[in-house]
Amino acid sequence: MATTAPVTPKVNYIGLPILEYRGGKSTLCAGCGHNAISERIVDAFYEMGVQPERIMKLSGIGCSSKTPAYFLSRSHSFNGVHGRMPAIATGAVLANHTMTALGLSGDGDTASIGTGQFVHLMRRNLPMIYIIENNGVYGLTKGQFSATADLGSTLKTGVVNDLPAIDTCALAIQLGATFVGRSFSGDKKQLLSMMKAAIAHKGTVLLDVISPCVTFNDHEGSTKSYKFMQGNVEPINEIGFVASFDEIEVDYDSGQTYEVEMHDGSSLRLRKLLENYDPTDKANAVRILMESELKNEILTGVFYINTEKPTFIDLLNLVDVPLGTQPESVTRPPSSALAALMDALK
Ligand SMILES: Cc1ncc(C[n+]2csc(CCOP(=O)(O)OP(=O)(O)O)c2C)c(N)n1
Ligand code: SF4
Ligand SMILES: [Mg+2]
Repeated sequence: MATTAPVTPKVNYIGLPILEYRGGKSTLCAGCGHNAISERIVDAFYEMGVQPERIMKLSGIGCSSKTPAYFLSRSHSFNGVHGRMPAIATGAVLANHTMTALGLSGDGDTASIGTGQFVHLMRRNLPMIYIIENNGVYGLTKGQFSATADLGSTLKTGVVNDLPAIDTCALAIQLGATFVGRSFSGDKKQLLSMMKAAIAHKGTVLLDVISPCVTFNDHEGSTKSYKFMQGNVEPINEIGFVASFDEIEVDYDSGQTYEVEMHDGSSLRLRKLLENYDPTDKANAVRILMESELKNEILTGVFYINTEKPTFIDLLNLVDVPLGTQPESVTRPPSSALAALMDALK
């Protein structure tokens, strides 16, 4: 009888098969955009060869915030309270800034209940990746409008949204985030390249990913539906990413391409689709987003990148050895230290 040779699974740069980056089976609705984003997260961390135990997943509440259960099951995870993921992430990153922090949030979690936390996170440039799975509704609580729903869009019931949307990308750029982009859950190639570049960036990454809610917001009249996204998206750049460990010579026309060297030696190549677009020009990035709103266009791509700005860790001048791994004898001064301090204040 013929025997078949055992199949050796393909492994990544650190010798792990993709299986080691997966998570539990999704309980979200079939076709939910959030599931596609989870798949890209698995692909990006696998392709970048990040040790899963060196990743922390942080989230709030919502269908989007449930997704960390569906990827990276070998990583650390903290599912927090609605809208409070930024505070949890700040504490966790300050305790151990040598890990990669990945925050998952929804448009409700971020732009409604969590707005206060979100804006302060963006202005600190805390090194983390913050993904908003943006469907324009509160999916988990059955589809009410969120603050990212576009003016004039409708619910299935016909109710019209008469409030303007918050553009989380424009807000994040203005506040101080250092890598800001928008993508669509259905655009595998763009989203994967953007996520890989996000992993290489040192600072706050804000990725707003339009992610249709097939159950409550995929009808005619919704600007977050698959149909609307297929007809109204304008990419501003074509994203190419070359990881530091697979540097290969690529021929490209430098006049047409903006190249950014990332902190880990990788390179991000943004082929300009919008004439002369410079992703390091902060004011211009906000301007094109405001103009696109007036034209009812959804721009995607990397809008803004700044690899020079100090992170929150730099600003606080934290010691290199993570605080969370230091013994109590170092992190907890003795009572005599408190007494001396009090004496000094007399
Ligand atoms: C303090 C608090 N207020 C309200 C809720 C109810 N609630 C749960 S999820 C949610 C909205 C989730 O929307 P979003 O963040 O957009 O996630 P999605 O489900 O759309 O992915 C709300 C209002 C809650 N869980 N906690
Ligand atoms: S209700 Fe909407 S957001 Fe929630 S899992 Fe279903 S499709 Fe996704
Ligand atoms: Mg939502």
